[in-house]
Amino acid sequence: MSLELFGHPFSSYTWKALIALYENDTPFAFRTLGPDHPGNGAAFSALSPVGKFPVLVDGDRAIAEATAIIEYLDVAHPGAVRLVPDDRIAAIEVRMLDRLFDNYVMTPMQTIVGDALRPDDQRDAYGVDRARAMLDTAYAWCDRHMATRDWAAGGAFSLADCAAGPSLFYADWVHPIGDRFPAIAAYRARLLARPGIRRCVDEARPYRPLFPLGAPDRD
Ligand SMILES: N[C@@H](CCC(=O)N[C@@H](CS)C(=O)NCC(=O)O)C(=O)O
Repeated sequence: MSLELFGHPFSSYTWKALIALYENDTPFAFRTLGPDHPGNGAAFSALSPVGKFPVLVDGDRAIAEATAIIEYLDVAHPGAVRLVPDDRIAAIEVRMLDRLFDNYVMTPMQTIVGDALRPDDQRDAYGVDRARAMLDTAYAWCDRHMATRDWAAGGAFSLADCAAGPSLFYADWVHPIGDRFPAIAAYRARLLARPGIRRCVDEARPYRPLFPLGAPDRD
């Protein structure tokens, strides 16, 4: 039974799962969500617990949450790039970094993007200020963390880097990393040079005009 991934090429969490699939050349069918694909939407609605994507389908099994999808791929469809180490202590570091990128980079980035999609009279300036403050805090931590390593955890590309790729890609668009955090800037460049992430960036390029804050003319 072939794998199917429901998601959208411009979605940060879809990227996270796609990166794992692309890094290992894992065969799968991409089921794009959007108004042009109503059949995919109907199938997705029946599978997704709360309407969030991506969702991976493997035969009778549907897996939601990008981290769980990557954990599943690493066990059920492993490739040359192991995404979660077998060593349980090393795996905890990978999972910790995955949570840090999702919770403190991806989430505030999504808050800022989500605010820009709201009607003018329902904007949340306080929430956006707090999201920017969280990004500053996370950037300061991440810069210290990345100053002494190439990949987020354990010396090899992992689940944590699948989270960091889309997090730092889009976070830099909404809250520029600039010159303040050279280790993050170098890490982001390393992530974008990774073939699986490069492919996500390129496949999302046609959707850039939809970015609510205006996509910068780079990357
Ligand atoms: N915790 C989820 C988050 C997924 C998520 O936020 N997906 C966004 C796209 S990047 C989504 O489904 N947005 C549509 C919506 O919220 O209605 C995961 O890790 O997969």
